[in-house]
Amino acid sequence: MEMIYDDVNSANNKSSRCMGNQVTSSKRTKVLLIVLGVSLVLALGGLCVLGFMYISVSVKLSAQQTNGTTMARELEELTANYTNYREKFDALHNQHEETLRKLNRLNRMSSDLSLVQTSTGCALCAVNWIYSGGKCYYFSTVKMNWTQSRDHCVSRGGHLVIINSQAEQDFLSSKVKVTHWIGLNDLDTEGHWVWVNNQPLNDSAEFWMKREDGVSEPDNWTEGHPAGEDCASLGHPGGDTEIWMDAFCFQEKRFVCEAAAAV
Ligand SMILES: [Ca+2]
Ligand SMILES: [Ca+2]
Repeated sequence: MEMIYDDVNSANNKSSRCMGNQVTSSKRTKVLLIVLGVSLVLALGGLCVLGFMYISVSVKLSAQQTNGTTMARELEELTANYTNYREKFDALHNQHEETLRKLNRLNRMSSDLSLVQTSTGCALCAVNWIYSGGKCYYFSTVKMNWTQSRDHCVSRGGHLVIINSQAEQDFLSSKVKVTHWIGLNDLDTEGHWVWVNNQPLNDSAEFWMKREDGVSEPDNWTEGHPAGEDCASLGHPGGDTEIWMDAFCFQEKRFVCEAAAAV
């Protein structure tokens, strides 16, 4: 009987220990479940934060990409505008330069002209040219041979003077103190005097020097130059400026140019 009681006690003790073990195991499980739950909550929270950050960064990147595209388009438009304005600027600059060149030419032309009051109004002669009877005359200050004188007058916009009247002869004579070349020559045919415009000398308007001994001008003097004298000058080398003489064309003399006056 006592043995049975001991066995029963032993069995009860074992059962008590087993139940204690079961209670401990249950607590551990609960703790583990709580820890696991908290971990899951934390993990879920972390995922939410990461998700929010991802969305936020994506939005920012998208906005920056949009801004970048807009800026690229604006830069492209600015570049196109710059090219357009640059071309317009270059065109205006070229126009400005051309206008300045024209203005300078006009200034030079106006400074090269002088306004002359005439009986019938006003006339224009180039500076250093003298107005008389509708014509402008230039009296050179340098000496050249006849051919050089002829070409120089042409380069100045005129020609060696052609004398058509007593009045013109008188005007020219009054303006010169020494002999000057005029536009008369017999270079092509000896004795056939023509003006630089190829018009023959008019006998009613010729002012050759007359000598009492009968040897008048033109005398085609050949001393020292067998080809003779083929170019006409206003005035005698000795000083008389009212007459014409033929002379060696290679001689250097002052000269008179003539041009039409601008009215
Ligand atoms: Ca001659
Ligand atoms: Ca002569």
